Amino acid sequence: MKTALIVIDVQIDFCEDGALAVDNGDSVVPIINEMLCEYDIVCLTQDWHPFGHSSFASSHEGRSPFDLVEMSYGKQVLWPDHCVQGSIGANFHKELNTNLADMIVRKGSNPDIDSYSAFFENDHKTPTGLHGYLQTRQVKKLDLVGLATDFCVAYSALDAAMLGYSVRVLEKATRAIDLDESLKTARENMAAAGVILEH
Ligand code: VGL
Ligand code: ZN
Repeated sequence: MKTALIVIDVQIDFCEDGALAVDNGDSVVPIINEMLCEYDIVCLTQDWHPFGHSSFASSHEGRSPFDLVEMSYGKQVLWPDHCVQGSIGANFHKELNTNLADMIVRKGSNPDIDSYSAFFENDHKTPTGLHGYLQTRQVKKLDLVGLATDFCVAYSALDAAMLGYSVRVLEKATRAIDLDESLKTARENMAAAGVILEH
């Protein structure tokens, strides 16, 4: 039975001076680098949107970043343009050690659906392929770290728990966006789903 470290979206756009900078996002990098060699399997995710993605406020006339809109698959926060495929901001943080990654999952490429979770798009149906990979590699336990705690980390943790993994979120290596108490809500939802929040 193997344990995997899932490193969520440690990309330039979520770090200092990035397009969607998470407070102190950079500070997770050395902590994650120290952890990498402790795991059987390491997977990295990369938010990877086409230009003009439907999660960008700039794609919705009259809307601003951080507005909430209704999409066919439910509520969606509109974001500043970020992690555009091939842009500098979509690269991993330059100090993140990517050499030990077994698998890199790119998500958010569907122009019409956002994908916070490493497992499914925000329709909660379309798989990214990560679950299949982890099953093939006999992984049963997951530790999640990265950015942002209350969006991509939380959605990934909830899906992982639903898929039957034993899941921990290691909060010393996550940082939050925290819009309208989204961090508090995410923590409550994760705890209710059986995710262990560890500091
Ligand atoms: C994320 C908002 C939009 C994240 C990605 O990585 O948490 N948040 N895209
Ligand atoms: Zn995104």
